[in-house]
Amino acid sequence: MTAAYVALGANLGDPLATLRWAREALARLGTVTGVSALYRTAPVGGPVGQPDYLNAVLQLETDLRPPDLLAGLHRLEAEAGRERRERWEARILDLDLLLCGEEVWDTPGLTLPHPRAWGRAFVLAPLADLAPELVHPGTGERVAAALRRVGMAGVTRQAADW
Ligand code: A4P
Ligand code: MG
Repeated sequence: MTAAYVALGANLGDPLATLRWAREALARLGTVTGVSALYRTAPVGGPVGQPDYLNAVLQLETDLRPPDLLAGLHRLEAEAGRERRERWEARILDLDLLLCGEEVWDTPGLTLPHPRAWGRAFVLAPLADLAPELVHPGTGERVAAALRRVGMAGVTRQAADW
């Protein structure tokens, strides 16, 4: 079994309902062993004028290999009604694989750790709720240290239970 960390993001439709649905549906891919607080976050990148996001991170114990886990996440995104058009556009549901144990992948369809995770407060703040001492397998930087470096601008803790 590997501890995987999955980032959840939504800023279209009913984001809270979608994230609650995703939290339940992720149990199809493993055992959910940790749920972060819920954060309201200002959009980073993408078209101007998109709504704020809700973001959270889940810890999942799973036997699935990383490509199969990512395929499972893509199936859940599709089930939630996501359509892919423009990169970083507003979306009903985004499920990103942040880490899978200490696995390092660099293939066209899968990069692990997620290449932008350690630079983004909307990922690091919820990840720090679950695993502040977790170390980036490439750089050795801990999650808590990365969050101090990046800062919390644009990120508000909205609810511990959701
Ligand atoms: N891919 C490769 N590695 C991974 C991985 N570890 N996890 C590939 C997930 N996907 C991975 O993703 C694009 C491609 O990345 C996929 O084909 C997948 O195989 P996508 O989900 O189709 O598109 P995207 O999410 O628009 O692009 P990307 O690059 O994943 O964007 P990011 O970096 O996830 O950023 N602002 C706030 N406040 N909150 C957010 O949640 N999210 C984004 C998306 C931008 N701004 C945001 C937020
Ligand atoms: Mg994505």
